[in-house]
Formats: sequence, C-alpha cells, structure tokens
Amino acid sequence: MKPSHIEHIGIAVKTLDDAIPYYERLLGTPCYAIEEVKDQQVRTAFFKIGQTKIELLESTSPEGPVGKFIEKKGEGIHHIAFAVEGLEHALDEAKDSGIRLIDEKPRVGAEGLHIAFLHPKSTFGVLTELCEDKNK
Ligand code: CMX
Repeated sequence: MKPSHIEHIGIAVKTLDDAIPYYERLLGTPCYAIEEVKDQQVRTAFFKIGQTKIELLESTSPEGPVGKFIEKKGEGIHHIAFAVEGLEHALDEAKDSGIRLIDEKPRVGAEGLHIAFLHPKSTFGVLTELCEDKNK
C-alpha cells in the first residue's frame, strides 16, 4: 500500500464548539474548514499541522459511527488516515492480504477526498482510513 504520509487523525468530540478553541490554542493555527458529511452523519472541523491534518468529528446522530463510538468509548482518537496513490489498488492489496474492508469501493469523504475504511477488528484495533486526493 505504501502510504506517502499520515493524511489526518480523526478525533471524536462531543461538540465542535467546545473542542475547536482548544485545538486552535494547542496548534496555534485556526480551524480552516467546517464541513458536514451527511452520509457519515458527522460535522468535521480541520486543522493543518505540517503535511498532516487533525479532523475533529462531531456526530449529527446517536446512530452514526461517531455517535456510537462516543457512547461506547467516550471522546478520543477515532481513526487514522493514510494517503495513498491508487486507492482501488491499495484496497485490492489489503483484501488479498486478508484485511477486512468496510468499504469495498472508494467513496467521497470530507474535502472531496476519495476514501475507504479498513475494519478495526483486522487492523489491531485501529480504525484505518486510506485516502487519495484525485485533484493532485
Ligand atoms: N476504532 C476502534 N474500534 C472501533 C471503532 C473505532 N473507531 N468503532 C467501533 N469499534 C469497535 C467497537 O468497539 C466494537 O468492538 P467490540 O465488538 O469489541 O465491542 C466493534 O468495533 C463494533 O462496533 P459497533 O459499535 O457495534 O459498531 P459497528 O460494527 O456498527 O461499526 C465500524 C463499527 C468501525 C464498522 C463503523 O464505525 C464504520 O463503518 N466506520 C467507518 C466510517 C466512519 O467511521 N465514519 C466516520 C468518519 C467519517 C469521516 O472521517 O469523514
């Protein structure tokens, strides 16, 4: 799969309003985008630090993946996303090596990235996202 870098770290928070000021102080940089991803039932807020982003995730529904995560585990690191070139091929490789895919095919996530998730039960407990910026 050979990712080029960590594209972002997703952090589940109860509310963006409470979490954004903390990250703005910590990172010394303003939140540069807030975006709702309807099919994931989340609102996201982004910060850039070097090549990597911090993505805060606020659930818009208790039934969504982040709502369920917070209910079970509380706030905290939700997933790690690796940037790859050739996402479809990377998914084929993951599948061939026995990793369970959540998304068999890429779909469009926040910031227009093409994304796909690997199941935490086959990635040592870490929900893992592979993503590709097709505009690059
Ligand atoms: N990290 C690690 N483990 C996780 C997890 C996470 N983020 N989310 C769930 N799990 C674990 C649960 O603890 C549970 O483990 P146990 O069976 O040992 O208790 C197991 O996975 C099943 O969890 P669940 O609460 O029953 O939830 P589901 O099986 O319905 O869904 C998952 C889990 C990972 C398949 C689902 O959350 C998913 O499809 N995630 C991918 C999409 C996503 O997370 N979108 C939000 C971000 C979108 C964005 O960045 O734009």
